[in-house]
Amino acid sequence: MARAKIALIGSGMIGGTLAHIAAREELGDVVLFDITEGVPQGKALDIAEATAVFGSDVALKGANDYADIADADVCIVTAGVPRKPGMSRDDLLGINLKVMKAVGEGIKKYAPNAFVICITNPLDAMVWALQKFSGLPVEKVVGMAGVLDSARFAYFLAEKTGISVEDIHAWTLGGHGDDMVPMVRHSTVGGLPLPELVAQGFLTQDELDAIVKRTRGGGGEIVALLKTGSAFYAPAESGIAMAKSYLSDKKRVLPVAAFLNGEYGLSGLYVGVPAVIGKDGVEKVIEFSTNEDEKAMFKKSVESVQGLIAACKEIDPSL
Ligand code: TXD
Repeated sequence: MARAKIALIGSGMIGGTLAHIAAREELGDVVLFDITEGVPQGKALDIAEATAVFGSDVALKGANDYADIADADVCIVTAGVPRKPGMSRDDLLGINLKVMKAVGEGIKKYAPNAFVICITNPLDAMVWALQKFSGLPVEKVVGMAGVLDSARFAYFLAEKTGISVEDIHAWTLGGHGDDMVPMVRHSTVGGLPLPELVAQGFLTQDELDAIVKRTRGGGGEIVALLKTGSAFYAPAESGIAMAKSYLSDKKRVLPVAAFLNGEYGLSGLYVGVPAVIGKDGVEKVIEFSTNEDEKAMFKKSVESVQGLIAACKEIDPSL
């Protein structure tokens, strides 16, 4: 059987890390695409040389032409610019919206059958715009944020309780912003829901509250430390987990930004929810039960996403 082809649109920090992991895990042949000349070619060659050390027989190629992504099975999109000092949220939105237009048109022309994972910020609005610009079916275009946010939540719980990350299942819902919704009642450590864990004395309510707060600010915590960029190792691992579930039809339930068709009482937008990822892309959205508090937090988070979408429509009325 032919090897899978993985196109990475954007060859910056996350794009380069994605290429490294994909090559090490022999997930498929990798094309690194970027508008900057030299960078995708240099990263592709560097990793290709490393394959002789870790013994992986995949091909890597750097590209500045969309024709090179032809017939990709998976496209992971990190193209865009980060927010710089003095730039408003709308400035960033305007710039990255133009990037999504170019990327969407490239995918539509050369890789219309791909499973597309968008990572570019502001995530929930960019994945929505990318689906529109590409015209691909909604179930084949998803956003990555929840896997990362939930991984942070799980890691902080593991660190505090001393229990293996493997036995922790943490969930965050809603948009990828400070008002995301860590689902305390649905997250478990060794099968115990977090409130039960507090009742049994594994951690205090104050400690749990602090972990929820730290999860919400997880991206900012890394930015404050790195100073010149944002997180890339954990975001890349998260994108890979989604790509693997699609490529091997694993049907994992992962928190992803999925297009909603009535689930959670919402339609026509992308928002973070648990979903089954298999060979058809997003095969099913899982609906968690929500209490009044969770409903209110989810509503607030969705309103932020709706605000971003309204801003996109104002910038580009064709949307
Ligand atoms: O959970 C999440 N979704 C996120 C999102 C977690 C962390 C970071 N998140 C966002 O991912 C971040 O805010 C950025 O919007 C993306 C990519 O982050 P990365 O750290 O990889 O950014 P870089 O290193 O700046 O890389 C972006 C690359 C860079 O090489 C540019 O030259 C390229 O994008 N770029 C383009 N490539 C193709 N086409 C166009 N038009 C283009 N414009 C810029």
